[in-house]
Amino acid sequence: MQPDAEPPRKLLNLERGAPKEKAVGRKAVTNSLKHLHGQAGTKRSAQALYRLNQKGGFDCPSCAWPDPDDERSRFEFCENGAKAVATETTRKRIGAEFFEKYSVTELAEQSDYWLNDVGRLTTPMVLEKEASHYRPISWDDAFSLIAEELQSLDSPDEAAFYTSGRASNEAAFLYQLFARQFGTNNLPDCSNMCHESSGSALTETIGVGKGTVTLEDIEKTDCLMIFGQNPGTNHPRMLSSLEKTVQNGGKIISVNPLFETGLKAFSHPQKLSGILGKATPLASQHLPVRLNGDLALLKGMLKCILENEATSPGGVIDQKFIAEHTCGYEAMVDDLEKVSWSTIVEQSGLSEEEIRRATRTFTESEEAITCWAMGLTQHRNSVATIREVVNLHLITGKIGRPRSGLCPVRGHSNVQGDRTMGIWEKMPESFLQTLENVFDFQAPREHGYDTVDAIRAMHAGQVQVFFGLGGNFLSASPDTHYTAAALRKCRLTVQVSTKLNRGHLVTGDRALILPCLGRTETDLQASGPQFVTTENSMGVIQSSEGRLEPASPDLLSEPAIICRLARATLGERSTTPWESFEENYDRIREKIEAVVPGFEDFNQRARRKGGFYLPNGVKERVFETDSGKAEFSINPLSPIQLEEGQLLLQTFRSHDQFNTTIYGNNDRYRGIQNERRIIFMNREDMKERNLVAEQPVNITSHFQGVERTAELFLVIPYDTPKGCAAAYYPEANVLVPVESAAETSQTPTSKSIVITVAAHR
Ligand SMILES: Nc1nc2c(c(=O)[nH]1)N[C@H]1C(S)=C(S)[C@@H](COP(=O)(O)OP(=O)(O)OC[C@H]3O[C@@H](n4cnc5c(=O)[nH]c(N)nc54)[C@H](O)[C@@H]3O)O[C@H]1N2
Ligand SMILES: Nc1nc2c(c(=O)[nH]1)N[C@H]1C(S)=C(S)[C@@H](COP(=O)(O)OP(=O)(O)OC[C@H]3O[C@@H](n4cnc5c(=O)[nH]c(N)nc54)[C@H](O)[C@@H]3O)O[C@H]1N2
Ligand SMILES: [Mo]
Repeated sequence: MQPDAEPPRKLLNLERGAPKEKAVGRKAVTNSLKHLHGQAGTKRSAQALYRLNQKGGFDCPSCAWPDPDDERSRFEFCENGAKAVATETTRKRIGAEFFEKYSVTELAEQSDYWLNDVGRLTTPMVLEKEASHYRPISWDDAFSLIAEELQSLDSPDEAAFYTSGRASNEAAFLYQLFARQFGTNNLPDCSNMCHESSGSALTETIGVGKGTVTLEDIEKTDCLMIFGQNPGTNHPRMLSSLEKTVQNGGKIISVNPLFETGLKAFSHPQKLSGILGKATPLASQHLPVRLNGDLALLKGMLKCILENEATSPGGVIDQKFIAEHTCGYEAMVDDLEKVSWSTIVEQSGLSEEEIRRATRTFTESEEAITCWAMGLTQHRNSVATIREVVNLHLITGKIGRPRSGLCPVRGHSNVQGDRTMGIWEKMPESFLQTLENVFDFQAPREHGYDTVDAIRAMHAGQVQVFFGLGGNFLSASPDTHYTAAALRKCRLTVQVSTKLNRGHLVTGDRALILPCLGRTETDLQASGPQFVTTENSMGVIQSSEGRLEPASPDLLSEPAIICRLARATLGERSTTPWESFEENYDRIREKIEAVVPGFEDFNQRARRKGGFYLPNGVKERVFETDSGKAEFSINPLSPIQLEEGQLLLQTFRSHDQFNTTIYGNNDRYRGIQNERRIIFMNREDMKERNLVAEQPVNITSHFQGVERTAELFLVIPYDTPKGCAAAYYPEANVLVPVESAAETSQTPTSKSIVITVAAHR
């Protein structure tokens, strides 16, 4: 029997309360400490927390929200950062005996929570062809095995090298260098499933695929629009910034099908007011947009702006900025005239009045920032929607000056840095040329596979070796069973990991688990203890150095693993001093400085407390697009047509998970305890289907005539627009069709899946 690729279809024991009206407060602090002490023990957890996000400490392995540039509190962490640290610093260990005890099939019967909870991986393991159990293997044998498989491929393009966004800059730089010296650009990464749509839209329109603001800008702006993001859960440290924005007089507008608790009000856990239970109201307006209705809303806002200009010229449109710095304005305006208010209202699910009110707040503010996350990026027309966000900021000139601009809020703590280091299947020619010159080799030019293409290529037998630097490719990817079949067709699958996950159980003919150091741990190499660097969501490069004793003496650091892999695989073919890189990471940073713009005096500046900002021309209104100007764009509405009985489903995160790592089975802010197999539905939609609260249902997705079913979910009535439902990722990933991906960015459409719901029998 093959190990199941899906989490077990079993219900827990749901307890349900009302969604919470304010975020954080004392409960969050007690929760985080309880979690951490429980896993790591009091001493180890105190040691870890003391250095979390401090200057000269280690970078939180959770999200990419930045740290303050100036003074930092002793507690620069949040409940969910504490959970991420607890999960890594746990005292529990799994070694050879564990894998002897459980077969792979038995492990696959366990929940994702259980798999993560068993503890840290301690020693390299191999799963031989047809074997039922993993067994230990030495590091040398593991590297020889991988090298042999890689060398036996007909073409280097038969290998794919995946990266999850926790890899440090140093590890990422070496990894892409190795892949390219091996001869392929097949560097799919988690970003393909995450902010790829933001990167595509921003690069096209403003010339840089990153955000343009700082933390201070956020805290001091007059208007902050937050689209498709749940900061209370996924970027909890953002809440203290949002509180400052409000206290400084700024207004927050929430655009989301759900009014998430973290956008309602915040009770600061480290301030007296918060401890006393007082909360600062956050969003002054909430726009309950329909799933994927944002483009229509943005068109409505732009229409209001044009109307306003007609009645009082020079009022809100920044003609000077438009003339000096942009192109394509007239065409954009002409196109907008074709869109009617009735279409806007119908597609956005919002009233004209609500849209007008939000527009007034935005335009009457001197400065404004728009933040967004997965609610905008994971739809078929995501790139179009984000380009429309850019239009809104260009027409009002609210970009490239203090307190105004664009802020795609990144997910993984170093996902942005990994891209800067060259983890991308289509790095530009300038990067490849410099890389070749610095390392004296010929880099491949043909674009590689992104995540979706890699899955397809494995499925078609065109990729034989899959290597994952972190992450959980199986469970994070769309179409779980299709992806499982793809992985099973490989000759070898390799995962560099800290914790066990389902991806280790659905494998190629042979599989390896290579256990690595986590961020909290001392990384001791021949020249002494090493630090690494990361880049946060706002382009700040900072050092990160762990000080805890490693979970096992047998762990290697990610850079060491890549250096040894490169030596074993490339041998004489590579003139790169891999061994010396492993000994001393300063030597890696010297090379990063030579290849990547913006890293001058890297070793020196990396040691500076608080790090340094990478240059970003947009902040000075320099737009490095083809035209040399910021580009307005035309983004036609193309709504998803639902048939009778169908709903649109988004898949999102609970409060107790980090992507596929499940810390617990609660979703406190949404009032859910002890269950993950949940579908949140509008009450009328339930009534129409004769469904009652907590009724078990099956969900079926419909795409190009193909149906996929996820079984046994409990219906929860919830305040979500009619026609829009929500379920947790990764349980619902079986429903996401691999072919259903965003135009241009090819991000899986995890936030707009066409479904029907029927009673479970
Ligand atoms: N604790 C914790 N922190 C994390 C993560 C985690 O799993 N746990 N993951 C990290 C990663 S990799 C990422 S990318 C980020 C993710 O951070 P988020 O983007 O906040 O993650 P999601 O849970 O997917 O939430 C999506 C939000 O968008 C809304 N939404 C869905 N569809 C639409 C839409 O069509 N329009 C609008 N306007 N809103 C919509 C949903 O209701 C929800 O509030 O968080 C990072 N930080
Ligand atoms: N349906 C649906 N699917 C989605 C999404 C969604 O919203 N809905 N979101 C997408 C997004 S935004 C993202 S970013 C992807 C995430 O995709 P991934 O990044 O691939 O997944 P994670 O769950 O973050 O990876 C967790 C694993 O990373 C390993 N790990 C943890 N720390 C380290 C470390 O320091 N080093 C190494 N080598 N390994 C480590 C552990 O073994 C852990 O099990 O999922 C995507 N998939
Ligand atoms: Mo992400």
